[in-house]
Amino acid sequence: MRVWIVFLLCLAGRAMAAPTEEESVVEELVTEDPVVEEPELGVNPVQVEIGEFDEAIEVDEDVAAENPCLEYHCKKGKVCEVDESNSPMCVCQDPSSCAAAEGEFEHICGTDNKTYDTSCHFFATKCTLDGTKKGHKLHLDYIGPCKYIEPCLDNELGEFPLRMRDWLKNVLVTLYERDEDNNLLTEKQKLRVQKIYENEKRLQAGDHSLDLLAHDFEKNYNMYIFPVHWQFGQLDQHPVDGYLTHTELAPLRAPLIPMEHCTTRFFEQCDSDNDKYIALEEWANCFGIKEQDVDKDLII
Ligand SMILES: [Ca+2]
Ligand SMILES: [Ca+2]
Repeated sequence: MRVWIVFLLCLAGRAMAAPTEEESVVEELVTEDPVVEEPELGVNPVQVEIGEFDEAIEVDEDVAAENPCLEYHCKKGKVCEVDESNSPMCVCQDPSSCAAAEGEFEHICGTDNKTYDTSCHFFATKCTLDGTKKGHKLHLDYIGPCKYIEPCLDNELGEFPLRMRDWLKNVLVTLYERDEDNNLLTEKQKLRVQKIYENEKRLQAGDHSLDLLAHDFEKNYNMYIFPVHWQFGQLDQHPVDGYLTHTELAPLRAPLIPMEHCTTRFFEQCDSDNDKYIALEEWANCFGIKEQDVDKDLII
């Protein structure tokens, strides 16, 4: 299996618009910056084909005098209208007013196992269900049309973190290599990644067998500690509190599900205390990081 990665996924921290609602949002993953070419990182679990999943900022104080809606932003699924007193307000968007999808990659599979034409259709539909039980339970499940996802077997579940860890490390190294012009990493992050990058024992990106990945994790365990923390920090943004909500995890999870059938099960079992949040300790444990190496100060 050879999968191409758009590593913009991992720039999520940089690109995320501030979402205002806990549920239903995959944050914006694609900035308007020129897109960096896709690096080939070998066998990796992630491919990202992201459209626009940004949650617009709910309210902008700067309301234009003439058309109060001009500068008034509504979150995804809502549009601005003025009331009798010419004050702007957000109302649910009519799904039929959404532009049609330009391709399958814009489709969204909801947790109701229904394919929505675009994220606009999805969020508009969800908005119309606000306040209902059905609406409360409806989330964006993954990107692409709904399809049969085979059950994840126990032995397959164990393979998932092997590929994921390797991928995270490779993404960081690639970001480091390209950092000169792009400022993709902070100075502190660069120092951390430099150590990995310059380590000659580092397993180069490639199409590695699971045995080799497992062996490398054992042998070069230290190289994996930072990448696992880094990804957590990229996702833990709204709010930055050491816990990942379903929504915060979505930028990683939603593009992954159609390609890695163990994604859902993996992240479900990550939440070992079943409180619906993935704490840093739970996250690190999922990726095989030892308890004594979990360090919130590594999220820099
Ligand atoms: Ca959080
Ligand atoms: Ca938990």
